[in-house]
Amino acid sequence: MKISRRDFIKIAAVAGASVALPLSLPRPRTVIDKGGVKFAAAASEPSKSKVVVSSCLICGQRCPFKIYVRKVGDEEVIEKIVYASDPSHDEFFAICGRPQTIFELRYLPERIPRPLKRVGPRGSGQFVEITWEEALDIIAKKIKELMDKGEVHRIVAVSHQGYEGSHVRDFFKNVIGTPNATQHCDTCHTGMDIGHKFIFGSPKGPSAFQPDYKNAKMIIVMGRNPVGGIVASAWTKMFTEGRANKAKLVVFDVRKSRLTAIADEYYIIPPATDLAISLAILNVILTEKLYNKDYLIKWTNAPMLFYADTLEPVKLADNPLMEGKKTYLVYDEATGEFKLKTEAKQPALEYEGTYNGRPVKTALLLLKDHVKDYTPEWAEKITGVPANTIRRIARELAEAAPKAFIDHGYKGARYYNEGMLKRVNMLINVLIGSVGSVGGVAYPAGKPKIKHPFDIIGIEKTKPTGLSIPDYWAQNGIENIIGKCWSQLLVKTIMTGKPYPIGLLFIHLENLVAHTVSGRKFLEALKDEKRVELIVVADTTFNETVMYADIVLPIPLFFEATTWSLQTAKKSYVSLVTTGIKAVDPPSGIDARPTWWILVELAKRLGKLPPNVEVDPLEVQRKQAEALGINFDELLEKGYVMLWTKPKYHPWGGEPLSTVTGELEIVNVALLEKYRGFVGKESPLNPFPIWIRPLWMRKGQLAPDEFIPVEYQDPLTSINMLIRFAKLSIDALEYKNLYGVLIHPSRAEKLGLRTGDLVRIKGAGGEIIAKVIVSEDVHPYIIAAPHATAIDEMVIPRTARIKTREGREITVKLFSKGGGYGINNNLLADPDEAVVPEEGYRAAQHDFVVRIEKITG
Ligand SMILES: Nc1nc2c(c(=O)[nH]1)N[C@H]1C(S)=C(S)[C@@H](COP(=O)(O)OP(=O)(O)OC[C@H]3O[C@@H](n4cnc5c(=O)[nH]c(N)nc54)[C@H](O)[C@@H]3O)O[C@H]1N2
Ligand SMILES: Nc1nc2c(c(=O)[nH]1)N[C@H]1C(S)=C(S)[C@@H](COP(=O)(O)OP(=O)(O)OC[C@H]3O[C@@H](n4cnc5c(=O)[nH]c(N)nc54)[C@H](O)[C@@H]3O)O[C@H]1N2
Ligand code: SF4
Ligand SMILES: [Mo]
Repeated sequence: MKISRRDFIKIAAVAGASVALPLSLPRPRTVIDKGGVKFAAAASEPSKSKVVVSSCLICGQRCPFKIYVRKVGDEEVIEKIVYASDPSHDEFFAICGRPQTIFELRYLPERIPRPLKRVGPRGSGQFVEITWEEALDIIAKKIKELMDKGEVHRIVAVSHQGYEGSHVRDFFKNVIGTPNATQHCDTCHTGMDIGHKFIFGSPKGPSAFQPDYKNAKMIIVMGRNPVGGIVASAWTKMFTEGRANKAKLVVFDVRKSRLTAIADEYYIIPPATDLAISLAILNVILTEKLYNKDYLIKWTNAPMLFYADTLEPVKLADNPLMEGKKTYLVYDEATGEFKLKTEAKQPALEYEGTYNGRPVKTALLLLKDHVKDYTPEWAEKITGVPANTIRRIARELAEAAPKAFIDHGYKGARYYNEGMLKRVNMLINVLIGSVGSVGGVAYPAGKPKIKHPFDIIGIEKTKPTGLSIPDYWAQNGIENIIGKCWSQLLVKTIMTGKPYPIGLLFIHLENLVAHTVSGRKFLEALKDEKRVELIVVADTTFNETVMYADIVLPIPLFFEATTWSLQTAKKSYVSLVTTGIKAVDPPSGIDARPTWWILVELAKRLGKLPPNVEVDPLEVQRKQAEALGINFDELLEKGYVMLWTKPKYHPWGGEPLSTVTGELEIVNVALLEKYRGFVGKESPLNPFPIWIRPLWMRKGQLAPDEFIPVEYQDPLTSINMLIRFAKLSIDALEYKNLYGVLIHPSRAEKLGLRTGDLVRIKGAGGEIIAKVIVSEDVHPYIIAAPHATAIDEMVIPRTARIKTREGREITVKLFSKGGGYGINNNLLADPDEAVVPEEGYRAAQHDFVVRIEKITG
């Protein structure tokens, strides 16, 4: 059914004039039902259709899309989901295949029907249905109890996904007052963040950069797959455009993928040996002087002089050109004198001499010294990639620069040496002058600041108090913790009871058990009510974590409720404001409530919001739009408003960096000072690049039944999340012969394995049963599978049993649509081993060895 523009305007006007709904309990199942929704009824038709313009949230990018809904009797049926095309953003957006699972997501058998309370032992999967009133009262009572005892810090919130994931953390920190709220970045990109800190002065994650694929001449990709683990359609579009513009693509991976299929060159290497390739490229660039001299002098501290014996900067002085930043001594080639950089005409890059009777060297020479042994011949021995190939690639990269780069990647939580890898790759980009350049690694445009809903509705705030979990661990030997990224430290806290047992663990749309390196030790600890007194999990579907909950809160899927906050597109250089509008109700029988509503109800019970306050989510959005100077009606009509569309081309991203010098530092002044003791050590804290062996390599040679387990993102699966339960995802994987674990024929033969055999995969932390697929596509050292496609059946029950309020028994089975024979490394690894204490205790999800054993009979 087509809707004319006139119809549309009429309907939108009605939506805009809607009245606020009271929000006290009891309430009908449909919590919000208005706004941005366009109904159109043709007299001749018995059913009604509507088109909802909204944005997709599955992977967080918020791509503009339209959902067509038809009402047949009382049932709302989603007819189709299409990209919301518009000439103003078509250049940047599209939608990928994943929203096509939406039809099915609504009806997943794994959906949580109502609020639940655990009845059996924790972790046994036995629940009874309770009312929302009862559930919220139990949670509010626990919070009050901890507040009254002065133990508010024993409340921990974990949240990420969903429109309101960050509001949950804000609520627990700034309304309840616990210092403990975290999310999943330490299992995603923290290794990268810390690696970049050594160059930029502060942690920089994947979204801090926008590779200018479109204008690039050469792109090297290591451990990233923009056409498989599509971070966002916007990125893929630019990437494809770059390829169409004939950018040369060189890929390093541990398996063949869709990306290797379109690459000009690809190399399948042993896991976590990329660092050897990168160190060799750095070595060639430095020894052959292929770096960009002008760029290094202007934007980096490459000419900075250090005493060669103590590695201290020769001199630091206040920089008159940059407030709060230091300038430093250089050797001025124009005059043959030592001068401050701000006064020198031609700072020398490769100067070595004496100053004050002591030997001095430039930062660039120090760097060169430290990588002098990492020749391409050395890297060939580790990776199998021929030395002259590595040398040629390094030269080609420098030749194409600055329109050339090593992609900064996305994930940085797979291997122990990943922080160093990301650091070395970015150092190479700096040396060839590609950071901030056209065709290089540019910066995104920026993000609008959206007014917080708490401030709009007037929730009372407080200041967090008490010793936080990350502060405790920082005092106890863990380096570089990022304030909101310590889910692995939470695992450690639960296992050790330090610094205190947890009173309330509130988990919102994070699958803590599946996404952290957890293993059996953690699962046992989670069962102990003395270590965690109350576990509340809010999610859409049953998953590994829900099985451990004491209270379960069903949340609507993102297209089943209107959010109370404007949204911003996250992962591209395009700055886009979008909204999230309800398309359909949850199916009958599913009593899900939006997150914002839960927060409002808790705030009222805790005296943080007067009981008579009514919240209309669309009105909150409207006020946010007003504060931003955005026309809200236009936003509702189109589903988005575009703010900026150009990346930032500037080596520093526009402003001086937070390094001591304000410049890109190829030798980090502050971290050299802090980690001087690590010079020469095989450590992520070494201030200079160094070869760090992955953990798996330290065990010696792999036995015939030993492998490194590798997980990857397939276009139609997603991390741990609900769409792995969809039949469409499972079918797609089956069709591509990928639903199981891939093993190289040379290894399979020795173990007598054939495609279709079941094997037991044993790790230090647990066991999984998987289906074998024999394939040439993987490196012989690894087994590979899409992530989170299996559970440890020995420990986690696959079936939940629920007693309904009417006294019926229902069972909910995970992977009820089939499958479940892949891997989830986290359930195989040991949470004390597959982590990196030097990088905030972040995960090293793939960096361990498993044994496989054929299941016979
Ligand atoms: N379809 C889909 N897309 C997603 C997600 C999803 O769940 N599903 N999740 C999103 C999220 S949260 C993230 S963080 C990103 C992740 O995005 P990516 O980092 O691109 O995703 P992956 O598929 O995990 O890894 C990319 C490639 O690294 C390879 N690899 C593994 N180990 C090594 C190694 O040692 N060396 C080299 N050179 N390669 C290696 C894998 O085989 C894989 O092909 O994806 C996002 N997009
Ligand atoms: N072994 C191993 N561990 C990993 C990874 C890996 O590849 N291997 N990947 C790591 C990475 S990169 C990340 S980012 C974390 C992610 O870790 P999580 O954030 O825990 O994973 P998700 O599955 O995305 O989201 C958690 C929950 O959100 C719910 N949810 C509801 N609606 C939505 C929605 O619209 N979108 C999404 N995404 N979730 C929704 C899902 O039901 C799911 O249970 O896991 C990390 N852990
Ligand atoms: S890229 Fe992500 S947000 Fe965009 S359509 Fe695909 S799953 Fe949805
Ligand atoms: Mo991620």
